[in-house]
Amino acid sequence: TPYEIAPGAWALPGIASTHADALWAGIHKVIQSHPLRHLVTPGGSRMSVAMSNCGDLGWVSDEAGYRYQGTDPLTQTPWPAMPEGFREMAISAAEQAGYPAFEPDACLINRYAPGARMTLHQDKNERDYSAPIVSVSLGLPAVFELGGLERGDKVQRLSLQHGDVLVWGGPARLRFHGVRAVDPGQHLLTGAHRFNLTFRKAA
Ligand code: MD3
Ligand code: FE
Repeated sequence: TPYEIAPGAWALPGIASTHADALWAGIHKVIQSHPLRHLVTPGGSRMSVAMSNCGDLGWVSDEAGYRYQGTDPLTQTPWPAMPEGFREMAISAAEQAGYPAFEPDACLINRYAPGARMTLHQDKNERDYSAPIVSVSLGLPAVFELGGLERGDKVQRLSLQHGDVLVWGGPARLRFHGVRAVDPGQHLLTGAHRFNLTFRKAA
């Protein structure tokens, strides 16, 4: 049962749990050829979250900046295709949240080990902010922070569990957000990690 967290932002609690095995198999296949790695921010810091991508475009960061590109800078080969099950899950979630015709061309795979976090930021590297972003949480839980359109705005905290899907569109698309440091734990599927899949229309 979807509920609106904030105008344009929808939570679909647990809807990915029944697809978790297929999503996990897809993650494994992608990271076999395009390993998870810790990217460096333009400021020179190593990100605590390890990342890889699938789809036509992948999100990367280095000294030159944040951007999407078709080739993995580590392997210098194109990102693997988005597994069909990933695509279907993302499109169906967007539809259930009232965003029909979502066509994701990028899927970022984030892996959080205990202590890994994502500081408050906006997702602004996409060409078209009219498309929503779909995010799928797997494994260990996390506390998500949702701010406003300005960095100093009050932050709302939200607990994210295995199988939860969030859809961010319309007036929520450019809100600041982050993930608090993940606590140590064990999950039957993902072991000592939290994984997040983020589907976007980048081009
Ligand atoms: C809220 N990842 O990769 S996805 C990211 O759990 C990122 O790994 C987080 O933020 C994670 O950029 C959260 C959820 C998300 C994505 C886009 C948003 C939340 C958002 C855009 C606007 C508001
Ligand atoms: Fe983000």
